[in-house]
Amino acid sequence: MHIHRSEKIWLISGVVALVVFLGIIGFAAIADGIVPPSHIETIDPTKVAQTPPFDHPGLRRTGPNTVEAYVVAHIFSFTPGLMKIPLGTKVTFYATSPDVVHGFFITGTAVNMMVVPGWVSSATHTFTKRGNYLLLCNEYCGTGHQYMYGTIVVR
Ligand SMILES: [Cu+2]
Repeated sequence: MHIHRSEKIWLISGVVALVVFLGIIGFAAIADGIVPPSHIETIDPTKVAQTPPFDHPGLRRTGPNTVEAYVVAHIFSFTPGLMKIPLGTKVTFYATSPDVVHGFFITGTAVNMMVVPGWVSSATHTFTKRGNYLLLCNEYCGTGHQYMYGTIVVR
């Protein structure tokens, strides 16, 4: 089988690019210790409703401009479904799931986590613009997935 010289060059550059990118990802993940911003803390998914602080999901003020938000993502809603946050507040979200994998995406922010049963995912965001932010599940979690949302009101 004859392969044209240009095709060989194109194939080789594709393989080289793939190897370089995988090498960079591997180096960052293993040697540099870079991990996604979640999956650090574990929780028994069958006991989420009894495990503090997820037994009482909601907002906890930790300082004059800091809040921790404990959110349970379950089929097919978030608890709490409505969070009211003062403008300029730095919020650290902690989310977990007692059932299946969910997403935790806040529109207009960089907060985008996977919520995996057995793990506590976390992300921090400072809300500097007033408005209603949509909290969406962006991992397909079942037949009611499209109804799974929450609202964050920043005033
Ligand atoms: Cu979902």
